[in-house]
This record gives sequence, C-alpha cells and structure tokens, in this order.
Amino acid sequence: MTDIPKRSKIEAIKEKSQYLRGDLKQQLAEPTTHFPEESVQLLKFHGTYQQDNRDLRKELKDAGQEPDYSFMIRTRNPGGYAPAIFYLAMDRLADSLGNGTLRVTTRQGLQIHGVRKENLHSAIATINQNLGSTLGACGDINRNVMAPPAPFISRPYVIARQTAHQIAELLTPHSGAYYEIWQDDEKIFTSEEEVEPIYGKTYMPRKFKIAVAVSGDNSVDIYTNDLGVIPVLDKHEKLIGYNLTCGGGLAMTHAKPETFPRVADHLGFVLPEDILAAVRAVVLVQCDFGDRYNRRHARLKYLIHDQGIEWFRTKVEEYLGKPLQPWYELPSWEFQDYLSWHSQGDGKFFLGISIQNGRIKDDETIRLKSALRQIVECFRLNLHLTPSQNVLLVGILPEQRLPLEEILYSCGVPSLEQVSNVKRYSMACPALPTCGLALTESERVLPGVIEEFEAKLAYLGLQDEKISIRMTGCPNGCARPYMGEIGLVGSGIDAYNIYLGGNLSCTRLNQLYQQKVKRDEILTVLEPLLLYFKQDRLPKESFGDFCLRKGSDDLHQVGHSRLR
Ligand code: SRM
Ligand code: SF4
Repeated sequence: MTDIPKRSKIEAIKEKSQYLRGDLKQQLAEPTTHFPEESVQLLKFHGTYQQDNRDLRKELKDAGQEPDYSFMIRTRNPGGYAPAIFYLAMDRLADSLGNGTLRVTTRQGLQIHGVRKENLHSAIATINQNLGSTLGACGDINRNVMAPPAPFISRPYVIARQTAHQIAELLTPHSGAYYEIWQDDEKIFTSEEEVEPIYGKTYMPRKFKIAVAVSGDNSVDIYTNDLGVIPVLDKHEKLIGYNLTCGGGLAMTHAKPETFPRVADHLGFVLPEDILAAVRAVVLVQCDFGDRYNRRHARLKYLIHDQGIEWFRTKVEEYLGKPLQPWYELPSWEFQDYLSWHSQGDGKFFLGISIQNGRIKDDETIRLKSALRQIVECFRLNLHLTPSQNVLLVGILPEQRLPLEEILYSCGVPSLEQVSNVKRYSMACPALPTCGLALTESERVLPGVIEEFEAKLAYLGLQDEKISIRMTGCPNGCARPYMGEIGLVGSGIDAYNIYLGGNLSCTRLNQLYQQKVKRDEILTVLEPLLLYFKQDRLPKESFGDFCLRKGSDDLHQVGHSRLR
C-alpha cells in the first residue's frame, strides 16, 4: 500500500470546493452576518476576508452577543495600476459600504474595510463593473504581481509593466466561480469539464508572490518575493532576457525557530521567449513539492531552504525542459519611492503623494481622500499604487500642475517638503482593530512613535537622515519589517521586538536587537543608539549600515551602559 501524504484541512476544502465555488452563492443569499469556516477560506481566493471588530470583541462576548462581523475587500492591481474610473468607484464604495477609508497596500493593491455581509456582493460586483478585480488578491494562489510604480515611458519600465501584466494574466484562476458568484453569470462549465491548467483542484500549497523589477530600482522589495523577475536590457535597450530570484518571504512565528524570514536566491537567467514558461515552471514545482500539510512550512522559501537552491534549479529546468542560464550581473539596487514631481518622458508629469501607512482618509486637518477624489474627477487621472503605501498621480499635463497643487493645498495635504524623512520612509500594517492575527497595535500607534522620533532626530541634528522604520502588529511581516533599518514587530499586548540593521535599498534582513519592548519604551531603547550613531558613524554611513557594522554585542553594550 502506498503512503498517502498527510494534508492540511484547507487542502480538502479547496479540493471539494468545485474550483472555488463551495456553497458561497447560497450562503451569500442567506440573512446571516458571517460565513462558516470552510467558506471563509474560499472567500480569500475571491479577494475578501471575514473579520470582526477587535475593539468590540470582548465587550460583545461578555454581553453574550456575536462578534461585530464585517469584510475586508482587497483588489488586485498588477504593477499598482488603478484607472480613474476604478479609483472613483473604490472611493464611493468606501463611503457607502465601507468604513469611509481606503488603504493602499504594501503590494500595490487597495483595501476597503468594514463591508457587511449583505453588501459584499454589491461591493465586489461594483468593483468589477469599474475595471477592477478582487480575484486572486488573497488565498493560496499567485497574489498581486508588483512592478515599479513609476510611469516612465523608457523601455525598462515599459517592459517591467508589460511583464507584470502578462504574468498576472498567466496566473489568474480560470475557474468561472468568481463570475458566477459576484457577477451572476450563468454556470457555463460543469466543474468536471473546467480545468485550472496550472493550479489544478487544490491550487497552491500557500500564497505565492511575484514582483517584477527594473534593474537598479528596488521599489518593489524584490528579494522578499517568492519569485522575482528582472528584465535585462543591452546597451541599445534591447531586451535580452530576464534574471530570476527565488525563495524570498518574510513571515515567522515567535519562539518557532523553524520559521524565519528569508531573502531570495539568484536562480538564473532566461531568454525573453521563455519567461512565461519559466514562471509557470517555478509555480508548478512549488505546487508539486511545497508542503501541503504544515501551512507554517508551506511557502516556497522553506522548500528551497530544505532542498537547496541547486535541487530547486534542477527541478525548474526539468519542468521548463531546458537549462537556465547563469545570473546576469546587474548594477546595485537603490530604493525609489517616486514622491513629488517627476517628468514621465512623454511631455507629461507624475506626482507622488506621501500617505501615512497607506490610509486614505479625511481628518480634521488633512482631507486627503477628498483631495484625491477631486483631482481624479477633475482631471480624469489614473493612479499607480506604490509598494511603499503611497500613490502616484500619472499622466499630468503641464497646465494641470498648478490647479492640481491648489486642490492639495486647499485640502491641507502636505507637500513632500513638509513630510519628515522618518515619516516618508515608514510603513505600518493595519493590525488592530481589523486584522484577526494582530497581537498588538501597528497603524494606530506608529504615527505617535514617528512623532517622538522626529523630535529626537531633530534634537540630535539627524533629521535629514533617511531612516526606515517599519512596524507590524505580529511577526507575519505585512509591512516588511525585517527589511527596515528599524523593524518593530508586535510580540504581545503593547510589546514589540526591535530589529536593527536593514538598509533602505532592501537587500538584506535586519537582526533582532531586543524583545518585548513596551510601546512607550521604544524611543528610550533606541535613543542611546541614535546618539552613538551620531558620534561614531563613518562619513555618509546610514543608520542601518552603522548597526550592521557595530554588531549586536557592541550595540547592546552601548545601549545598556548609556541607559543606566
Ligand atoms: Fe499580509 C495575512 C494585510 C502584505 C504576510 N495580511 C494578512 C491578513 C489578511 C490577516 C489575515 O490573514 O487574517 C491581513 C489583513 C489585515 C487587514 O485588516 O487589512 C494582512 N498583508 C496585509 C497588507 C494589507 C498590509 C499592508 O499594510 O498593506 C498587505 C496586502 C498586500 C496585497 O495587496 O496583497 C500585506 N503580508 C504582506 C506582506 C508583504 C508583501 O507581500 O510584500 C507579507 C510578508 C511577505 C511574505 O508573504 O512573506 C505578508 N500576511 C502575511 C502572512 C504570513 C504569510 C506566511 O508566509 O506565513 C499572513 C498570515 C497568513 O497568510 O497566514 C498575512
Ligand atoms: Fe495582521 Fe500581522 Fe499582517 Fe499586521 S503583520 S496585518 S498584524 S497579519
């Protein structure tokens, strides 16, 4: 008798779902506030998460009431492309069916929170009617494909954008379930006839993430992706092929050393005509060999870590049917966020607007949501969502610049000169109250931490330093904290593990410095290190490079002696 490999229960849910249908259509029509667990898993593939308001959880439980359920909807925007009509629809949906805010994600998507079950169908249908999609934004499948957000018309950027769209299309699920459920299409295929040519019935063992970069421009955090694709051009700007990176991923679980963040390896190089087949081969190897039992060990990074990059390369070559060529040496990476004004290269301009933690909202002083709506309505501009949670307004005519700036000014939206560097380079994940996995706060407390930082850096004369601070409410790493110069990772109620030594160009992981630091102690712990940096840095050395050079023991010694 042959051994049947053990599988997680989510594998069985996927398999019997008839290609993501399950009972979603019937359950959607029922007058309930939420879905049963199996359906919650399937809904992810359709781009929505069932959540409950964590601020009210205990109170409601104590009162014997059910949780305050609602849904987060995430859109899939390859390369961050958000056409005007789509953006305006999302803006209206946020007000009519959501919590009044939009959120630009760290993978160039948009999220709406707070949608009630009875409005879920209408919200997703509206997104689809307005050139958007949520299909495959979440779930065990290829997620939004990233690409550098700058709308330059130069060849490397055009190729990167086109490649991202081609890969996204290749890996979009073929199942008609999405259209049947959310657009009320007739069921054309029976599930038996229908095929997912790449994924099969059980889709992928776990989420899968791809980014396309432009050589030298690491706006997409390429090394944190399961698969990275970098077009290589010759000196005449002719595309000669693609470099591939493999096995990046950031999540870990506290106190489980078998889980860890990992930067990707260099896998090799393929010719232009082989890129889609190579992507397919990488996905298929992960489908066939990824861990389908232990979901904490199911990402491609663990397969490559366990089997070795040589084994993986051989498998990819076998699936591709030809050898990969050696990695093509490239210039070093720089981080780009493309804020402020830039020329696109076609006589038009684009404007990058800094958005704290990606949250587009109106508050007492800054009416960012109104400003963006007014601008997009007035000038019919498209947006590019960025991997650092900002937006670029693209295709701006020279004569539109002044009236556009006037709208921003009248709504109190700060210009880049008014945004401190530490705020500009910071990111936080949503965490509480929406994220079901949050151990503590992130988005709601980072602004306060940043203010303290701003004051301290100004006091030390370090305000012009580009120091990236990335915070998350748990170790899953949604704001990519392990790449930040300072990573603040939620480790308990009101407690954070502090990581140091990443770099702005995001080519290496930072290292754990101190565990379980209370929110109010973060600055107290870091202040001696900032002072040490000011006194002992090499010319032009960044804070992250400084921490790496000094090393953990030395930093601890200094940190603790100066604290006493
Ligand atoms: Fe994430 C789960 C938010 C980018 C690693 N992530 C979640 C969920 C859906 C919580 C859940 O499963 O119930 C969060 C929803 C919170 C909320 O209320 O909105 C969530 N992740 C986000 C976003 C919105 C954070 C943001 O500040 O923008 C990002 C959405 C990106 C998108 O448009 O697709 C987001 N998540 C990331 C990234 C960064 C990236 O991809 O570049 C990571 C780390 C990279 C990686 O995947 O290795 C990341 N999220 C996770 C994980 C851990 C995955 C793993 O390998 O174990 C989870 C938990 C899980 O999958 O079990 C998770
Ligand atoms: Fe939630 Fe953790 Fe992701 Fe933050 S890092 S959004 S707390 S899963």
